[in-house]
Amino acid sequence: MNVSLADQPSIAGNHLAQQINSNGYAVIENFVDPSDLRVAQQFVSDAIARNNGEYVGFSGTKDLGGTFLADLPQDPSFIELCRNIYESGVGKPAPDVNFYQILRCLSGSEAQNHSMMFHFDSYVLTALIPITVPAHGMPGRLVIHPNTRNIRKTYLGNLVDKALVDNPIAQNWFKKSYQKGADNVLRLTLKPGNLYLFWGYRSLHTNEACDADAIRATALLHYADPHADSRLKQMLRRH
Ligand SMILES: O=C(O)CCC(=O)C(=O)O
Ligand SMILES: [Fe+2]
Repeated sequence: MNVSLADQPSIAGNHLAQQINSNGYAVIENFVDPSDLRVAQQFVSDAIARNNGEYVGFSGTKDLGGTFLADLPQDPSFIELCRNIYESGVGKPAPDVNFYQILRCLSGSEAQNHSMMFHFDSYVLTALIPITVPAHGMPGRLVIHPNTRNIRKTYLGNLVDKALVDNPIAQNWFKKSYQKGADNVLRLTLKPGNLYLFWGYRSLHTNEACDADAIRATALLHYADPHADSRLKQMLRRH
Protein backbone atom coordinates (compact mmCIF):
# COMPACT_ATOMS: atom_id res chain seq x y z
CA MET A 1 0.00 0.00 0.00
CA ASN A 2 1.19 3.45 -0.94
CA VAL A 3 2.53 4.90 2.33
CA SER A 4 2.04 8.62 1.68
CA LEU A 5 -1.65 8.00 0.99
CA ALA A 6 -2.05 5.99 4.14
CA ASP A 7 -0.64 8.99 6.05
CA GLN A 8 -2.89 11.60 4.46
CA PRO A 9 -6.11 9.87 3.44
CA SER A 10 -8.43 12.89 3.61
CA ILE A 11 -6.17 15.18 1.57
CA ALA A 12 -5.60 12.40 -0.94
CA GLY A 13 -9.34 11.65 -1.07
CA ASN A 14 -10.19 15.26 -1.82
CA HIS A 15 -7.56 15.56 -4.52
CA LEU A 16 -8.58 12.28 -6.16
CA ALA A 17 -12.28 13.22 -6.16
CA GLN A 18 -11.39 16.46 -7.96
CA GLN A 19 -9.38 14.55 -10.53
CA ILE A 20 -12.25 12.13 -11.13
CA ASN A 21 -14.62 15.07 -11.56
CA SER A 22 -12.44 16.90 -14.04
CA ASN A 23 -10.64 14.06 -15.91
CA GLY A 24 -13.20 11.27 -15.61
CA TYR A 25 -10.82 9.07 -13.60
CA ALA A 26 -7.87 9.15 -11.23
CA VAL A 27 -4.97 6.77 -10.89
CA ILE A 28 -2.62 5.84 -8.08
CA GLU A 29 0.47 4.36 -9.68
CA ASN A 30 2.06 1.23 -8.22
CA PHE A 31 -0.61 0.87 -5.58
CA VAL A 32 0.07 -2.84 -5.17
CA ASP A 33 3.31 -4.21 -3.81
CA PRO A 34 5.15 -6.04 -6.66
CA SER A 35 5.38 -9.34 -4.78
CA ASP A 36 1.66 -9.21 -3.89
CA LEU A 37 0.93 -8.52 -7.53
CA ARG A 38 2.94 -11.56 -8.67
CA VAL A 39 1.01 -13.83 -6.31
CA ALA A 40 -2.30 -12.50 -7.66
CA GLN A 41 -1.11 -12.94 -11.26
CA GLN A 42 -0.22 -16.55 -10.56
CA PHE A 43 -3.61 -17.05 -8.91
CA VAL A 44 -5.32 -15.73 -12.06
CA SER A 45 -3.33 -17.82 -14.52
CA ASP A 46 -3.89 -20.97 -12.42
CA ALA A 47 -7.64 -20.28 -12.25
CA ILE A 48 -7.88 -19.83 -16.02
CA ALA A 49 -5.79 -22.94 -16.67
CA ARG A 50 -8.10 -24.97 -14.39
CA ASN A 51 -11.02 -23.68 -16.47
CA ASN A 52 -9.46 -24.84 -19.77
CA GLY A 53 -8.29 -21.38 -20.74
CA GLU A 54 -11.74 -19.80 -20.41
CA TYR A 55 -13.20 -16.88 -18.43
CA VAL A 56 -13.45 -17.14 -14.65
CA GLY A 57 -15.02 -14.67 -12.25
CA PHE A 58 -14.86 -14.53 -8.46
CA SER A 59 -17.23 -12.54 -6.35
CA GLY A 60 -16.35 -11.61 -2.78
CA THR A 61 -13.12 -12.67 -1.11
CA LYS A 62 -13.79 -16.22 0.03
CA ASP A 63 -11.97 -17.91 -2.86
CA LEU A 64 -9.13 -15.39 -3.11
CA GLY A 65 -7.18 -16.68 -0.10
CA GLY A 66 -3.45 -16.08 -0.27
CA THR A 67 -3.75 -13.02 -2.49
CA PHE A 68 -3.77 -9.37 -1.37
CA LEU A 69 -7.30 -9.15 -2.79
CA ALA A 70 -8.62 -11.27 0.08
CA ASP A 71 -7.54 -8.59 2.58
CA LEU A 72 -7.94 -5.35 0.63
CA PRO A 73 -11.65 -4.72 1.38
CA GLN A 74 -10.87 -4.84 5.13
CA ASP A 75 -7.75 -2.68 4.87
CA PRO A 76 -8.46 0.38 7.07
CA SER A 77 -6.49 2.85 4.94
CA PHE A 78 -8.08 1.63 1.71
CA ILE A 79 -11.54 1.94 3.29
CA GLU A 80 -10.68 5.40 4.58
CA LEU A 81 -9.45 6.48 1.17
CA CYS A 82 -12.65 5.35 -0.59
CA ARG A 83 -14.83 6.97 2.07
CA ASN A 84 -12.95 10.25 1.69
CA ILE A 85 -13.25 10.19 -2.09
CA TYR A 86 -16.97 9.50 -1.73
CA GLU A 87 -17.49 12.31 0.79
CA SER A 88 -15.56 14.83 -1.31
CA GLY A 89 -17.35 13.81 -4.49
CA VAL A 90 -20.90 13.35 -3.22
CA GLY A 91 -20.88 15.87 -0.38
CA LYS A 92 -22.59 13.48 2.06
CA PRO A 93 -21.30 11.27 4.85
CA ALA A 94 -19.99 7.98 3.50
CA PRO A 95 -22.29 5.06 4.32
CA ASP A 96 -20.89 2.31 6.50
CA VAL A 97 -21.06 -0.48 3.94
CA ASN A 98 -18.81 -3.19 2.57
CA PHE A 99 -17.40 -3.31 -0.93
CA TYR A 100 -19.02 -5.34 -3.66
CA GLN A 101 -15.92 -7.04 -4.99
CA ILE A 102 -15.30 -9.04 -8.16
CA LEU A 103 -12.26 -10.44 -9.90
CA ARG A 104 -12.82 -10.85 -13.63
CA CYS A 105 -10.36 -13.02 -15.52
CA LEU A 106 -10.93 -12.76 -19.28
CA SER A 107 -9.40 -15.32 -21.62
CA GLY A 108 -10.35 -17.85 -24.27
CA SER A 109 -13.28 -17.64 -26.65
CA GLU A 110 -15.51 -16.28 -23.87
CA ALA A 111 -13.41 -13.13 -23.45
CA GLN A 112 -15.55 -11.48 -26.15
CA ASN A 113 -18.80 -12.21 -24.31
CA HIS A 114 -17.58 -10.34 -21.24
CA SER A 115 -16.52 -7.24 -23.18
CA MET A 116 -17.96 -4.16 -24.88
CA MET A 117 -21.16 -4.09 -22.83
CA PHE A 118 -21.59 -0.46 -21.85
CA HIS A 119 -23.22 -0.02 -18.45
CA PHE A 120 -23.60 2.10 -15.35
CA ASP A 121 -22.52 0.43 -12.12
CA SER A 122 -24.96 0.25 -9.22
CA TYR A 123 -22.33 1.76 -6.90
CA VAL A 124 -21.05 5.32 -6.78
CA LEU A 125 -17.30 4.71 -6.72
CA THR A 126 -15.50 2.07 -8.73
CA ALA A 127 -11.96 1.12 -7.72
CA LEU A 128 -10.27 -1.01 -10.37
CA ILE A 129 -6.93 -2.79 -10.06
CA PRO A 130 -5.60 -4.47 -13.20
CA ILE A 131 -3.89 -7.72 -12.23
CA THR A 132 -2.86 -8.99 -15.67
CA VAL A 133 -3.06 -7.12 -18.97
CA PRO A 134 -2.69 -8.75 -22.39
CA ALA A 135 0.97 -9.08 -23.39
CA HIS A 136 0.06 -9.15 -27.09
CA GLY A 137 -2.85 -8.49 -29.45
CA MET A 138 -5.83 -6.44 -28.31
CA PRO A 139 -4.87 -4.31 -25.30
CA GLY A 140 -8.12 -4.76 -23.34
CA ARG A 141 -8.43 -1.09 -22.48
CA LEU A 142 -10.98 0.41 -20.10
CA VAL A 143 -13.47 2.59 -21.99
CA ILE A 144 -15.22 5.38 -20.08
CA HIS A 145 -17.72 8.08 -21.05
CA PRO A 146 -16.92 10.24 -18.03
CA ASN A 147 -19.66 11.44 -15.72
CA THR A 148 -22.51 10.85 -18.17
CA ARG A 149 -25.26 11.30 -15.58
CA ASN A 150 -25.81 12.47 -12.02
CA ILE A 151 -26.80 10.33 -9.08
CA ARG A 152 -30.54 9.80 -9.51
CA LYS A 153 -32.82 10.78 -6.64
CA THR A 154 -34.85 7.62 -6.95
CA TYR A 155 -34.20 4.01 -7.83
CA LEU A 156 -36.91 4.31 -10.47
CA GLY A 157 -34.92 7.07 -12.18
CA ASN A 158 -31.91 4.79 -12.13
CA LEU A 159 -33.95 1.96 -13.65
CA VAL A 160 -35.08 4.21 -16.50
CA ASP A 161 -31.42 5.09 -17.29
CA LYS A 162 -30.48 1.43 -17.20
CA ALA A 163 -33.31 0.49 -19.57
CA LEU A 164 -32.25 3.24 -22.00
CA VAL A 165 -28.70 1.87 -22.06
CA ASP A 166 -29.27 -1.85 -21.77
CA ASN A 167 -30.73 -2.58 -25.22
CA PRO A 168 -29.20 -3.47 -28.61
CA ILE A 169 -29.94 -0.13 -30.27
CA ALA A 170 -28.22 1.91 -27.58
CA GLN A 171 -25.33 -0.57 -27.32
CA ASN A 172 -24.70 -0.34 -31.08
CA TRP A 173 -24.73 3.41 -30.90
CA PHE A 174 -22.17 3.45 -28.07
CA LYS A 175 -19.98 0.99 -29.98
CA LYS A 176 -20.13 3.17 -33.10
CA SER A 177 -19.06 6.29 -31.24
CA TYR A 178 -16.27 4.27 -29.62
CA GLN A 179 -15.14 2.96 -33.04
CA LYS A 180 -15.26 6.44 -34.54
CA GLY A 181 -12.85 7.48 -31.84
CA ALA A 182 -15.11 10.12 -30.27
CA ASP A 183 -12.78 12.25 -28.20
CA ASN A 184 -15.08 12.45 -25.19
CA VAL A 185 -14.57 8.71 -24.69
CA LEU A 186 -11.58 7.71 -22.56
CA ARG A 187 -9.63 4.62 -23.54
CA LEU A 188 -7.27 3.74 -20.74
CA THR A 189 -4.42 1.34 -21.27
CA LEU A 190 -4.20 -0.33 -17.89
CA LYS A 191 -1.03 -1.06 -15.96
CA PRO A 192 -1.02 -3.98 -13.51
CA GLY A 193 -0.76 -2.89 -9.90
CA ASN A 194 -2.11 0.63 -10.46
CA LEU A 195 -5.38 1.67 -8.83
CA TYR A 196 -7.90 3.37 -11.14
CA LEU A 197 -10.84 5.25 -9.69
CA PHE A 198 -13.95 6.57 -11.42
CA TRP A 199 -17.60 7.30 -10.74
CA GLY A 200 -18.92 3.96 -11.97
CA TYR A 201 -22.54 4.89 -11.25
CA ARG A 202 -22.30 8.14 -13.18
CA SER A 203 -20.05 7.06 -16.08
CA LEU A 204 -21.11 4.77 -18.89
CA HIS A 205 -18.20 2.34 -19.24
CA THR A 206 -16.98 -1.03 -20.39
CA ASN A 207 -13.83 -3.00 -21.19
CA GLU A 208 -12.37 -4.03 -24.51
CA ALA A 209 -11.84 -7.74 -25.14
CA CYS A 210 -8.49 -9.49 -25.28
CA ASP A 211 -7.28 -12.19 -27.69
CA ALA A 212 -8.34 -15.75 -26.85
CA ASP A 213 -4.77 -16.77 -25.99
CA ALA A 214 -4.15 -13.73 -23.77
CA ILE A 215 -5.29 -12.89 -20.22
CA ARG A 216 -6.96 -9.70 -19.01
CA ALA A 217 -7.74 -9.76 -15.31
CA THR A 218 -9.17 -6.89 -13.26
CA ALA A 219 -10.20 -6.63 -9.62
CA LEU A 220 -13.13 -4.32 -8.97
CA LEU A 221 -14.20 -2.94 -5.63
CA HIS A 222 -17.51 -1.16 -5.90
CA TYR A 223 -18.47 1.21 -3.11
CA ALA A 224 -21.84 2.64 -1.99
CA ASP A 225 -25.17 1.90 -3.66
CA PRO A 226 -27.20 5.16 -3.56
CA HIS A 227 -30.45 3.19 -3.73
CA ALA A 228 -29.65 0.57 -1.11
CA ASP A 229 -32.57 1.77 1.04
CA SER A 230 -35.06 2.11 -1.80
CA ARG A 231 -38.31 0.29 -1.05
CA LEU A 232 -38.85 -0.34 -4.73
CA LYS A 233 -35.43 -1.98 -5.03
CA GLN A 234 -36.06 -4.17 -2.01
CA MET A 235 -39.47 -5.16 -3.36
CA LEU A 236 -38.09 -6.09 -6.78
CA ARG A 237 -35.31 -8.11 -5.14
CA ARG A 238 -37.81 -10.17 -3.18
CA HIS A 239 -39.66 -11.34 -6.27
O1 LIG B 1 -13.01 -5.20 -16.15
C1 LIG B 1 -13.16 -4.01 -16.37
O2 LIG B 1 -12.25 -3.33 -16.87
C2 LIG B 1 -14.44 -3.28 -16.07
C3 LIG B 1 -15.51 -4.18 -15.53
C4 LIG B 1 -16.72 -3.43 -15.04
O3 LIG B 1 -17.00 -2.34 -15.42
C5 LIG B 1 -17.62 -4.06 -14.04
O4 LIG B 1 -17.42 -5.23 -13.71
O5 LIG B 1 -18.55 -3.37 -13.55
FE1 LIG C 1 -18.67 -1.53 -14.35
